[in-house]
Amino acid sequence: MRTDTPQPIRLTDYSPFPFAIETTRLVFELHPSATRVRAELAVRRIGAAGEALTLNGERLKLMSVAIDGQALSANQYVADAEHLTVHEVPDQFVLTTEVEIDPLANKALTGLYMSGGRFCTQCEAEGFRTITYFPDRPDVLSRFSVRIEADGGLPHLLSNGNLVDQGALEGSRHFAEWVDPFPKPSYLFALVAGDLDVVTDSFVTMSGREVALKIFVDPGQASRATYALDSLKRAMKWDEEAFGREYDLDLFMIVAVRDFNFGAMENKGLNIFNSSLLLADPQTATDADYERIEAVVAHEYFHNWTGNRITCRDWFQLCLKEGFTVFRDQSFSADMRGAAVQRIKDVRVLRARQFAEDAGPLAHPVRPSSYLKIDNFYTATIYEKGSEIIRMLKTLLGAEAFRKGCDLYFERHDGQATTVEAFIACFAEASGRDLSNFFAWYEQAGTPTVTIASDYDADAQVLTLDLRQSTAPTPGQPAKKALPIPIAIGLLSLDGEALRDTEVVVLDQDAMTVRWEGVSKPPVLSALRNFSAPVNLKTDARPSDRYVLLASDTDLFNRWEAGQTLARDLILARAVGKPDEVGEERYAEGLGRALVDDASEPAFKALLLALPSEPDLALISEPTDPQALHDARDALRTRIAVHLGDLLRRLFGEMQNEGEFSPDAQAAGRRALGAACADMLSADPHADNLARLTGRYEAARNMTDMISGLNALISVGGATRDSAVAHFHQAWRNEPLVMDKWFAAQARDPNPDALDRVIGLTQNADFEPTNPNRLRALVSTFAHFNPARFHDPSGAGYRFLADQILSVDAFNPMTAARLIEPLGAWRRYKPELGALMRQELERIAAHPDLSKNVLELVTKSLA
Ligand code: B3K
Ligand code: ZN
Repeated sequence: MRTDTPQPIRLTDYSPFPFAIETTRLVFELHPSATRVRAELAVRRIGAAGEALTLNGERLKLMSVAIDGQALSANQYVADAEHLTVHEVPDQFVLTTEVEIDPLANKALTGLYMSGGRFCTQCEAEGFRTITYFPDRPDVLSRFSVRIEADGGLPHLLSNGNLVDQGALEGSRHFAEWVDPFPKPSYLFALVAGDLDVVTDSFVTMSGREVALKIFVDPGQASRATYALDSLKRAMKWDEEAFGREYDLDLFMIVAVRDFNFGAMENKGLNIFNSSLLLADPQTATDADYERIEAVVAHEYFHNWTGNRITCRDWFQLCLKEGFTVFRDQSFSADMRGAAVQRIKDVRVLRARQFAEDAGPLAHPVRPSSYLKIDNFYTATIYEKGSEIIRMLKTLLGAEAFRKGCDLYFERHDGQATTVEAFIACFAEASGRDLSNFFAWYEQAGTPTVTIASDYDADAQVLTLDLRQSTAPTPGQPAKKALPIPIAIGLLSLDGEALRDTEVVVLDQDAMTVRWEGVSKPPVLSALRNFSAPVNLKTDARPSDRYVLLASDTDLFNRWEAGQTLARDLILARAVGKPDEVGEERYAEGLGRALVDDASEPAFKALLLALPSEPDLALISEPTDPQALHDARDALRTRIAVHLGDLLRRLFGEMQNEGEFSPDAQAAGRRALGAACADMLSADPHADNLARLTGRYEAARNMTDMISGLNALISVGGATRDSAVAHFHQAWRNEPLVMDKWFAAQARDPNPDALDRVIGLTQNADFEPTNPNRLRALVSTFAHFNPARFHDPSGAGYRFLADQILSVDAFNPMTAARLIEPLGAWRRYKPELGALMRQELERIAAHPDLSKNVLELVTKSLA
C-alpha cells in the first residue's frame, strides 16, 4: 500500500482566491506530441498584500515565466509537481507562462488529448491544470480569448465564444481566434481541432436574435446528427417557455468524439459529446439511444444557465448545477415523452444507482463535506438525488412559487460562482416560506424509510394514518435527524374508484398522525404518488390492495409500483425457498388484465411487464444471494411466459411497427412493448416462441428490434446464441457504436458459461480498453447487470473486474475508479461471496502505484 496518504479537501477550508484574473489570453501551437501553450493572465490582487500567487499545474513542461514581459529567473518562482508559486508579485500585472504538453500520450482523457486524429479537451473538474498554469477552481472567472495554430490537415479550429478571425500561416499551417465575452471558470474552457463534417441550422431566440447552430461529427456521419440538432432546438425553445432562459451567444456548437470518459460536457458555446450520445439513425441507434440523446443534449444546453452563467463557488456545490440541471432535463423529457412513463424511468435509475450508493460504503450527502478526488463525486447522489431535492422543493412550494424562486436566483446570481445556501435562500424569499429544515436534505446521506400504518373506523368514517421515518447510519453520520418529506397520498375504494384526491402530507418529524374524516368506504391507500420523495416506503397494504392499485390507480406511477411490489415479494419469497405458487398465478393474471387495458399506452405496459431487475432485488435482500435471486426471478418469468403465452405472442405480433421508422415516443413505446414481450417469451423457449424470436431478429429493420432480438436469442443460449452473435458481428463490425452494443449484449448473457466468454472477449480484436465506451460495454455491463455470473462462487468474476481496474488505472484513473462500485457492496452479500469480494479490494489497495481516484474509493469501500 502506498505510504504518502493524500490529504482530503474540506468544505470548511474554503477561502477565496486572493487574485482576480481579469483576462486570459491563450495561444496554442498544436502538435500531437509537443503542443506549446502560452498563457497571458491579467492579474489583480484582491486579497491581502504580500500574499504569493499560487497556480495549479500538473504534467506541464515549463518553458518560461514572465511578469510584465520580464522573464523570471529560476530562483524567482517554485514549480513542483502540482503548482507554480511566485512569492513576490505586484498588485497588478500580466503573468506570461509558456509550457509544452503531449496530447498524443494523454490516455487519461482529461486536459488536451487526441481522439481519432483530432485534438479535443475535457477540463471539468480539474483538467485545465494539465493544459497550462492557472487558478483551476470554479470561483475564478475570467474573460478568455484564444488563438489556435495548427496544421492545415485540421481544418476546423474551435474554442468557446465567437470566432473573430482566421487565416493562413507559413507552411501549411493556419489559425483561428476566438473571444468569449462571458467570464467563465477554467473548467468550461474547450478546444477542438480536426477534420470534421458540420451540420448547420439556426434558432431565433424569444427576443428575436438569430443563433447559428453547428454540430461537428466524423467525416461521413452528418446524417446521424439530425436528431441531436432537432433535440437542441426543442430544448432551446423549452427553456425559454419553462424557465424564461434565453441563449446568449451568436453561436452554439457541439462536437462528437469517440473517446470520452463520460457522457458530455457543457463547455461555454462548445459542448463536447461522447459520440454515443449524439449520433443516431434507425439502423444503428436504439430508442433508448434516441431518448438519451434528447435528454443529454438538453441537459448540456440547460447548463448554459444552470452551471455556466451561474456556476459553483467550489466543487462541494456541484449539485447546485448538476441536481438542478438533471431536474430541468427530466422535466423537459416529461414534456416531450409523457410524464408518467418518464417518472417511472427516472425512479428506476434513481433506485438502481442512487439508492444502491446510499446503502453502501460510498454513501455521501448531496453536498459532501470532504473529498480526495473531485472526479469521484460525479455520482448518482449528486445528480439524481440532487434532482429529487429540487423536485421536492417544487412540490412543497407549488409550481408558481417555485418559478418565482428560479427567476430570483437567475437574476440575483447571474455572473457569479455561488452556493447551495444562496440558491435555497432565493426560494425562501420568493415564497415567504421558512426553508431552514429543508437544507438537511443536502447534508444528510442515506435513504429514509417511511412507514405508514393505517386504521379505518367504518362507523366514524375516519381514516387514521400513522407515519414514521428513520434513516440508517451512513459512513461518518451515525445519528440521523428527521427530514421534511412530502408524501403525496390519495385514496381508492376497494373497487377502484377515487375516494379522495391527492394531498401532500409533509412528514417532518420522526412520527406523526394524520386523521381524515368523511372517508365513506374502506379505503385503499395510494401513498407516495408519483414518487413524491426519494425514500423507501413500507405500508401495511395487503396484496389485494395492490391489485386494486395495479388495476385502477389514477396515479400511473403507483399503478406500476403496485405491480413491481407484488412481483418483488413473490421473487424474494421464492429466493428463500418459500415459493407462493398461487400468488404467482394470481400475479400473472393481474398482469394480463393490465396488459389488455385499452386505456393505457404501450410504453407504460412495457414498464409494467418488466420484472424488478436483479440489481434492484439485490438491494432489498440481505444477505444477497445473486444466484438464488436470478433463479427465482427466472422462475417467475417462465410462469408468466407460460401463463400469458397467447397474450404475449399476440402483443408481440401487434407491436410490429410497419412503415417508416419514427423515433417519437409513441412508436418507441410500441417497440418497447414488443421487446418486453420478447424478453418474457424467451423464458419459455419452445419451438414456436423460438421461431418467432428468431424471425423477429432476422426481419428487424431498426437497431431497437435487432438488439431486443439479439438479447432474447443470447439468453436462450447454445447454438441459437452463437449464430446470432456471429451474424451480428459480421453485419456491424465496422460500426464502433454498434459494436459497443455487441459487447454489452454478451456481457448480459445469463447462461452459465457467460463469465468465461466475457473474459475471452477481452482478447477479441475489437476490444479496446483505452476507449471508455468499449471498456464499459463489456466490463461495467457485466459487473452491474449480470449479477448471477459476476458473483460466480469461485470469485473469478471479481478477479476479472479487479484485473481490469488495475490495468485501466495505469492510464485512465477516472474511468478505472468508476468500475469499483460493484465490489464495494461486499458487506451486503452472503459471507462466502463477501469475503472473496473483499479480497479483491485488498489486492487493489495493495498495488504500489494506484491513482488517487482508485485509492480513495477502494479505501472507503474497505473501511
Ligand atoms: N458536467 C459534466 C460532467 C463532468 C464530469 C467530470 N468528471 C457533464 C454534465 O453533467 O453535464
Ligand atoms: Zn450536468
